[in-house]
Amino acid sequence: MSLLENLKNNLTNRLKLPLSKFEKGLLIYNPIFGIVYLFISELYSTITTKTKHIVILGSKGSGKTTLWSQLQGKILDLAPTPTDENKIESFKIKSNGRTVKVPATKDLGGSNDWVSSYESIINKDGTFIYYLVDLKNLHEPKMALEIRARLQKISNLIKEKKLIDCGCKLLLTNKKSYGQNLESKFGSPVKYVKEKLKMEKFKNLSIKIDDYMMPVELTDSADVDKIKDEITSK
Ligand SMILES: Nc1nc2c(ncn2[C@@H]2O[C@H](COP(=O)(O)OP(=O)(O)OP(=O)(O)O)[C@@H](O)[C@H]2O)c(=O)[nH]1
Ligand SMILES: [Mg+2]
Repeated sequence: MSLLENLKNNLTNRLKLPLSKFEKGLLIYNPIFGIVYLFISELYSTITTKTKHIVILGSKGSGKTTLWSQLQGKILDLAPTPTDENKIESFKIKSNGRTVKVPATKDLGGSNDWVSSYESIINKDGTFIYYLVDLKNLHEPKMALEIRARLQKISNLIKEKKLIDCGCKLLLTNKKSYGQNLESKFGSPVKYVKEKLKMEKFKNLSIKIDDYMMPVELTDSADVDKIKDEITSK
């Protein structure tokens, strides 16, 4: 897409978003200057915005669709709605004055049927993968095995495709419920996940995982802001 087309799309999308107080004030008191200001700020952001390929994977019900909605600023559907394959249109994440563009991708369901589709979304250098681990059901039989197999698959894909600059982080979801019901028995979420996944036996992965774990409550905007901040600052 040419710079001009890109700029036109960005401006159209920008006008659909809420304006800041300053922008509203400018448009009311000096409409011409206000439009010129918006045009220049969008031109600047079109030229300087970095692109970040983000992939969100995890087991069934671990929060993938919830996280996509939160990153896109959509209204949350709190009722569990299992996904098959949803298209994620390209969108922007803004945090702490920084903006990144997330190119179009897919939100895949968490059942084993979709594991073979991982390769359709892990195919670009610089892809960052958030793998969601649901703290509520990690004790279920075979759950740890499933996660290990999928992390191995992700690592193999990156190796086979010779992708560079890729990263992976485990987001440990439902931290609130874990804190209320399981933490006293199993200890901190990070310690619990490391033990359950037998991280020390995970060798030869093409991605470094064990240092990168973050317990999150996906319905809490403060935790979502931390993720947005991380995406925009990488
Ligand atoms: N309180 C809380 N609820 C969560 C969290 N993560 C997910 N949920 C809830 O868990 C349910 C399932 O979340 P989804 O986002 O649909 O999970 P998913 O990974 O997309 O599920 P599939 O598409 O079936 O694989 C929803 O009701 C979410 O509101 C979390 O960190 N905290
Ligand atoms: Mg889903």
